[in-house]
Amino acid sequence: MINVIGLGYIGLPTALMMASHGVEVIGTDYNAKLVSTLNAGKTTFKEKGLDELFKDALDKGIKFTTEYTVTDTYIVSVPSPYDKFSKKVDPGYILSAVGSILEVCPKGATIVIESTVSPGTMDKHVRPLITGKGFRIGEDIHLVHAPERIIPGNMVYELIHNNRTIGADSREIGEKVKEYYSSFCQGEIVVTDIKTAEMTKVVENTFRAVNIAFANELCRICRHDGMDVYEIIRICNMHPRVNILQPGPGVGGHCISVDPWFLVGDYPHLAKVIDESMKTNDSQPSFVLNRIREIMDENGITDPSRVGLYGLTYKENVDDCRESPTLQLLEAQEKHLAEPLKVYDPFITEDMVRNQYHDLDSFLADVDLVVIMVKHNQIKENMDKLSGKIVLDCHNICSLPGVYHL
Ligand code: SAJ
Repeated sequence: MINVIGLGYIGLPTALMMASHGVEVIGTDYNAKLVSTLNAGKTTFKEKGLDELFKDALDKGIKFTTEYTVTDTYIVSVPSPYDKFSKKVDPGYILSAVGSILEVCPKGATIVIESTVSPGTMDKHVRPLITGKGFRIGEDIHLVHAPERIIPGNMVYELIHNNRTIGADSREIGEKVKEYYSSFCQGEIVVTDIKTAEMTKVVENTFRAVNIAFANELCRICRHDGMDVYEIIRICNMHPRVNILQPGPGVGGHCISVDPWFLVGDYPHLAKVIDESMKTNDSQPSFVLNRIREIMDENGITDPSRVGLYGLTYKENVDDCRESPTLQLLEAQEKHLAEPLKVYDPFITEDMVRNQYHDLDSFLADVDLVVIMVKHNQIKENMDKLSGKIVLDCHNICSLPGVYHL
């Protein structure tokens, strides 16, 4: 039986997937409200295919509780934020979960950490916690790092089809944990050591962050000198060895905007490109704000409340707002004490920010300049509603005449 600790964006789908493939699973979360929502038969966030998976897992007997269970295998999937000052990973939630496991687990139990951590976190933080409580690693407790790779918006498909990495101290334990993941994962599962597994996960997200920063920097160069960045990227990508990503209004989510900082925090004198890339991505919402000001001036708009931001989530077709470029932009704008911009997102039904709308038509009726911050399918399917508006399209999805770009 597996006890999955942390039933958030990664822990919940992982627990459900294992349960629906015949593994006995108990899901644990310290948030009693979340556990009671799940026990009432409701999922806690929207994701393609999640409701069906949830139903199947319930039918196969998955249970949810706030308690830690006595069992031989634990999967820890709790947040691993970064410390805003040192940029280093904050392992607090992981350590607290491991501490609670140690209070109930039998001798010989395996603790699998799925949460993303910087290389060496297990050595620096997790191992000392375990040995400090008198357990011998490799005998009383086996430690494994099995980072996830699934992308919000396509989690269920990617859980099944992506390759995975498992880092363990011994081949035998790595293979044992691999068997659990093989219950549902059709991709290749590589077994390696723990520090390599830690590093690969951070490097994967850093690769993407640096490449997005490159696209954002090209966008600024092209804006400065009147070139069309989209046409340039399109042509460059016809080269067989060039594959440039797309500029956007910034980088959000809890992975790509966070994990690369771990390397900057741990290797400040070495991680130069990464540091600059993260600064570029982080300043992209302010770049959008400047574009908004330019376009307001050009069109004689003096009242900021006639400007509307379409999209609050960190990317398209998800309901996750963590570190979202729109929230970053609003925060930057508030520093200038201007009247807040209007905001609408079809995925956010509760009030989150000031001047938020819950209906596309009334939002559009109250603004002159619409900024497409997120390319949700909804706006792609309703482009005609933008005709007659001034539009700043941060994703190059709108073909109406006169549209502004970043
Ligand atoms: N973005 C751009 N331009 C692009 C692509 C993305 O500006 O060309 C922006 C998005 O709008 C968004 C942010 O970057 O704000 C991140 O979105 P994403 O879709 O690239 O990635 P995430 O954060 O949703 O998920 C990533 C994935 N990692 C990689 O692709 C290397 C996923 O596989 C990981 O599992 C996840 O991080 C994680 O949990 O670490």
